[in-house]
Amino acid sequence: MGQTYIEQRTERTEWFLKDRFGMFIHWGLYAIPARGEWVRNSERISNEDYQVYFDEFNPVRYDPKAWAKTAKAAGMKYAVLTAKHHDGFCLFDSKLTDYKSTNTKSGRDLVREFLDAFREEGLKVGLYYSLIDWHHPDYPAYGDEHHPMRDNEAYKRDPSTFGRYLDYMHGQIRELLTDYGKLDIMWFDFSYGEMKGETWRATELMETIRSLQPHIVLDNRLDASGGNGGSIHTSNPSFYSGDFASPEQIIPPSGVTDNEGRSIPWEACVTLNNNWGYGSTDKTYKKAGTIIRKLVECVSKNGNLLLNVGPDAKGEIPLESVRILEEVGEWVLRNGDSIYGCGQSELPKPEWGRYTRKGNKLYAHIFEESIGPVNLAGLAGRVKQARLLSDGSELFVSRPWNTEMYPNDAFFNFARPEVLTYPLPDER
Ligand code: FUL
Repeated sequence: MGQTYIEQRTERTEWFLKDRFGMFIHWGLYAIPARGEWVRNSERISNEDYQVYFDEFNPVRYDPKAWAKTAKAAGMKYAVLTAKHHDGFCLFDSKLTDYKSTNTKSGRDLVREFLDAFREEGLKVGLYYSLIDWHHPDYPAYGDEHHPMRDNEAYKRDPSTFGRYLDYMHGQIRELLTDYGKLDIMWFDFSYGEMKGETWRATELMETIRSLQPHIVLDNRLDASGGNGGSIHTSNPSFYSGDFASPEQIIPPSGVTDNEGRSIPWEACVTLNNNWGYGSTDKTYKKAGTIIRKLVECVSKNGNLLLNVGPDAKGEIPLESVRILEEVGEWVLRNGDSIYGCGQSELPKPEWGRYTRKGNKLYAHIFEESIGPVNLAGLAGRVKQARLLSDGSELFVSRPWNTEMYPNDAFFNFARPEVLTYPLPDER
């Protein structure tokens, strides 16, 4: 008997659930106007005006090996690059279009170089591919009154034209899955209104994908939008539901579960400032501490964090982003055992931070300085030994002074925000 969908998904996502932390890279022509990746749409830029960026594009400082080193040093285990975003510009040498990086001044296949460099650093690699295409002539009329983001039914008025777009899109995905070696993730973006599932000829597409790269891990947006990317999985997912949910700019309050309350794979994608694509004036960068806590929060709810960088028009990851990632990396270097291979613990969220767990080890991430002993609610008699994760030093665990008041709790005297480990007696 063949495996069920859920069994296959479990097998495909095994590495993904262990790795927990990845880099998202939004890069394309929009790095030149530097007002985010939606600029062509939000400012209604004409084809002629947008063409200027194509004519100019020449990222002379693109050094994917440096990007890969930055990702690795931050503790990231995989990376996903935009092979084509909504503006339709291809960062790879597609035979199906002239609108590609190899036809710009740079002449480079940016995707191939990315894949080579990241694989060389031992990172898993993925490609983002936009289902939406504001450049392709057969995609429902960008720029007219029936703008696809307003008119969800535009494609129905002219099915044969839209069919040509779908042939193009399917063809490009085939190219990516055939000519670029083994990919670990394919990240589609996105469905909206009626533009979802079979509108993209999703069953046919999935058959192609699974026959070419059966183990590739897929997001869920062939059938979902970004906003609700955290909630579409059901206990009986369809063939094209994907392998993981993709909540955007949000960490789901209690992780993501199917209809029967079982945890399913998910990955929150999050920007470092307020833009995915490069924003030259956007200095709203998050602090490294915030990112670390958000990473911990994801893992404590069985999720991954895909953290975005938006390289500039020259090909460099903004220095602000690099600095944040370096700081995150310093923390992960010492505390990565509490992230990789870890997931949710069965204990309720403690008031001072969060727990993550791996087997019989419980990791207590203390986020707040405390004024007294830290309460380990419900852990009385269950803690074999406690250690500070960053330096391995022993921590003293005691029973509370007032055992009548706290019959089930243990305490220890440790007030600094840090990660502590508690090897519990073998319970699993
Ligand atoms: C969204 C896109 O519209 C954004 O530009 C970005 O790529 C984000 C990850 O997904 O749906």
